[in-house]
Amino acid sequence: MTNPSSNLYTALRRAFPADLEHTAIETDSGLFYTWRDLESGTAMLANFLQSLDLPDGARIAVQVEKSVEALMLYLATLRAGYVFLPLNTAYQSAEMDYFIQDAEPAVVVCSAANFGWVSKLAFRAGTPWVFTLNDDRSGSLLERAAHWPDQHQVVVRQADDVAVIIYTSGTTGRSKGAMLTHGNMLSNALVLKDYWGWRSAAEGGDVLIHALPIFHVHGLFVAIHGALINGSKMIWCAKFDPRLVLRKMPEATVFMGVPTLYVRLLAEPGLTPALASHMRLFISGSAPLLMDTFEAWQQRTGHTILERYGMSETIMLTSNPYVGERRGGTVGLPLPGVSLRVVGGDGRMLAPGEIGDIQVKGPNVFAGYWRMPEKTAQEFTADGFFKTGDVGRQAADGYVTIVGRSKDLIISGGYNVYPAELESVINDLPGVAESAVVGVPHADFGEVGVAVVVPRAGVSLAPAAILARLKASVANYKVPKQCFVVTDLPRNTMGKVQKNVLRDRYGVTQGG
Ligand code: MLC
Ligand code: AMP
Repeated sequence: MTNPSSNLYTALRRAFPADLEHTAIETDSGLFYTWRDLESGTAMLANFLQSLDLPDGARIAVQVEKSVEALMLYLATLRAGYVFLPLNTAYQSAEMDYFIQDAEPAVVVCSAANFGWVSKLAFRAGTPWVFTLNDDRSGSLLERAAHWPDQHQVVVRQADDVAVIIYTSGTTGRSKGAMLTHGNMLSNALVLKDYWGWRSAAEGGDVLIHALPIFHVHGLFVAIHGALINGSKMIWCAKFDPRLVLRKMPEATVFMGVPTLYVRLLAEPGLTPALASHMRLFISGSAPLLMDTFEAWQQRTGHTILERYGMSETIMLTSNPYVGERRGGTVGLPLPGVSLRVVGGDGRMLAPGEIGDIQVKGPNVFAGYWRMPEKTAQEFTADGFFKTGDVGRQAADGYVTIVGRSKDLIISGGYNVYPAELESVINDLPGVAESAVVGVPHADFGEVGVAVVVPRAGVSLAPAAILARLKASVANYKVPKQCFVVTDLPRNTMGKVQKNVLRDRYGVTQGG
């Protein structure tokens, strides 16, 4: 039997306030969008997308700067029942080429500035439609959508229909597209609405400062779904600017950020308890929040940051409670509906306090990797738990602490950087024999990459030239902040590079 309400957009729309003339989004460039604007703008875009007569399950790949229209395009894709594929604006042509070839999108949307090279990649991969969308409300997408009606019947989608594909890099081989369903996202949004105590309009409502990028889980789902499913207004910052956030705090109640955002806000002398007194909740995630930051925030604002933990494949998994102890250094308790266990190398469930691999199960866990059934099967246990690749422990009272990762991953300013990807680019450079990239502590980004490179015999390599080559081929946040050229890499008796030795050797905390 079909159930029209399983389309995530239907659930979000139901939460819009009765009076659609209220402001839904206020931008930092002084624009005000009402709930009616969201409803009619997404209807026009959805009608336009449907007019293209795309096949069922068509992917709409989007690499554009943050704007309310970009958000509308996401919502319109849901409405029209297609699959949204957000792409980081930092991705360069080799990265984009891979995503477009792998996902085979029916539509690609990019900024006008990138149309030349993006459209070339897209047309070559067989994409029939490429439109532009700029962050100043211009571009061919809006021009075309303007001709379509502002009424639209939401397309029926089932809970297990794919709504979004989010690409995550990997420790080995190719990037994988995690397929998230309408049901994954709705179940998670509803749990978080309750768990974080989002206030109804009758209770005074909530206002979210949205200062994150909208091409990853944190900014796109946790923040946007959170506000929309509560009918709450968003104050929309095109880019994170600590002073702007401080200016907006007296008008807001909720803020979400990766730890770097908190570190940068703490560097502002204007951050005071008085300024933060209107705020109800500060949430942190995507990367470990240092105890120093947690405590400094308490001292400076009187607020205790609520830390939570999630990932692209699962959206949110655990959270410190809204009411109850927010325990610094932990990521809190498994969310309602999420089963979490810590297992040893032999697959045995560990006792409270013991350190092992974190595995999870729940309605929020994704439907698998796009066109990678074998990789998907490898990442699940026989009894259906997803292997997160994070290493941690769970206390007897349920609080989870993440102590490391079994995956070779650097998290820099909330972005994931996979050493294997960079090592393969470096190893392909002329004159390079081998390389290793390791994560070292960084005062601003939490962690950053350092490259250690061994030249071929008789070749002399300049570290700056290696970094410049990387800068030209991968997203800027992936580029190691330092590079060392050495004669050999330390190895264990099995011949494996000892990354812990490199981290100790080159891991003097780097400034921000
Ligand atoms: C920018 N740079 C980074 C970087 N961001 N380097 C390492 N790590 C990063 N995160 C580079 C820039 O390209 C620039 O290099 C130099 O560092 C200084 O840039 P900046 O001006 O200081 O950066 P800025 O534009 O201010 O961006 C910093 C930031 C941004 C922290 C605001 O990185 C950001 O928005 N991070 C949030 C990421 C996020 O949303 N993650 C959620 C993933 S979802 P150069 O060479 O050009 O000068 C997820 C699941 C979950 O993880 O649980 O939520
Ligand atoms: P992504 O694949 O970009 O969604 O990143 C997910 C990864 O971010 C997780 O597997 C964790 O390693 C990490 N992560 C997310 N939230 C936290 C947190 N609060 N503390 C530590 N690591 C986190």
